[in-house]
Amino acid sequence: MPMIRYAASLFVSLWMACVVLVPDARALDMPKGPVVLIIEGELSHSNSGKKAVFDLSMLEMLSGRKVTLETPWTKGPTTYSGPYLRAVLAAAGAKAGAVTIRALNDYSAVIPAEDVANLDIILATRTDGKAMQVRDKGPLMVIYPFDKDSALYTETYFARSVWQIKSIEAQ
Ligand SMILES: Nc1nc2c(c(=O)[nH]1)N[C@H]1C(S)=C(S)[C@@H](COP(=O)(O)O)O[C@H]1N2
Ligand SMILES: [Mo]
Repeated sequence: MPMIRYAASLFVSLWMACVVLVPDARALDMPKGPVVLIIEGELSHSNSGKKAVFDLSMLEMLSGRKVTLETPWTKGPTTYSGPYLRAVLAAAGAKAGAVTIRALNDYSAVIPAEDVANLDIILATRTDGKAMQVRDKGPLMVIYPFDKDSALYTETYFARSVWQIKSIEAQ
């Protein structure tokens, strides 16, 4: 029956237009693997109640960088890769602002808004190409761009270099 088929295809087209055009408050994939990061705060892209949760592959799809540098925690140059902190926050729809990064051991540090906006901080998911185990400061670690600005190589930024990250609170 052509009329019904026409109506059905019109309906499907309109529905698809809605899916594409209407901003989805939950426009964030669901994790398929183990959750390695929880973001809390005022978010516009949540996928777990009001929170945004990520597995490794969700994080590694975001824009980021791979950098080889020296840190106080490693012997010799080490390669770190992972998404930019600002890309992770954007994926969760967090507002621009400072963030509190919390570790599995309940250590926490505040990363000021200007660091998030101006510095190429990554949440490293890999060291020397390998996913980071908790015993190797994993699953995620904040890496400041010490390679781009040696003035960052100070205690102030070391203290913000949280490893064994569990969650981020966006302010
Ligand atoms: N998870 C976690 N990250 C952390 C810390 C910590 O205790 N736990 N200490 C911070 C501080 S205060 C500094 S100076 C650097 C270096 O710590 P270290 O001297 O113990 O290696 O790591 C930072 N990141
Ligand atoms: Mo420290």
